Amino acid sequence: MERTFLMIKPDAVQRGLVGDIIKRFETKGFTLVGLKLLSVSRELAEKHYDVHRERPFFQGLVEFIVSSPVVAMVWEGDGVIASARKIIGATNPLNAEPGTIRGDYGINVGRNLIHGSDGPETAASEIALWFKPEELSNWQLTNKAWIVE
Ligand code: D4T
Repeated sequence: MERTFLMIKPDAVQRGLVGDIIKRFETKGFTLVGLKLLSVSRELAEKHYDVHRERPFFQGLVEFIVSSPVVAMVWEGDGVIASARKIIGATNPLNAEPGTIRGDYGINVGRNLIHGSDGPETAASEIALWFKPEELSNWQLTNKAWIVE
């Protein structure tokens, strides 16, 4: 079953948006299989954003991620990687459609509320980076037959 890694960033945690954000993935029908609030080390933040190491915004991005706790999550379901990206919206919140998380709550690319894996390989490596296997629960929604035929 497909899984993705999502991280509610410090701005969304500070603004009290954790419940609203989690609710969007729950009500869509996806299954939460991992969840933790943590203060991110510089080492973890730099590893997570390693692909952006040479970009001008890298240092500021790392400072932002370590500045206050984040909520790390793993969600499961058919098509969850691409669907979560749609629910999140475009990287720049000013370009994100209303109804998406970034479209509803953000105006600045450096405060864009949430991260979501952008493909299957990234999802697998990010889940392994952020979670130990025993921190993930393998379980079935009891109402699954009412969500997926
Ligand atoms: P993430 O990775 O956080 O889900 O965001 P996206 O996948 O939508 O966008 P990204 O990888 O291109 O950017 C990663 C992260 O860097 C911040 N950022 C980005 C920034 O602060 N300034 C910038 O100019 C860009 C392009 C926002 C998201």
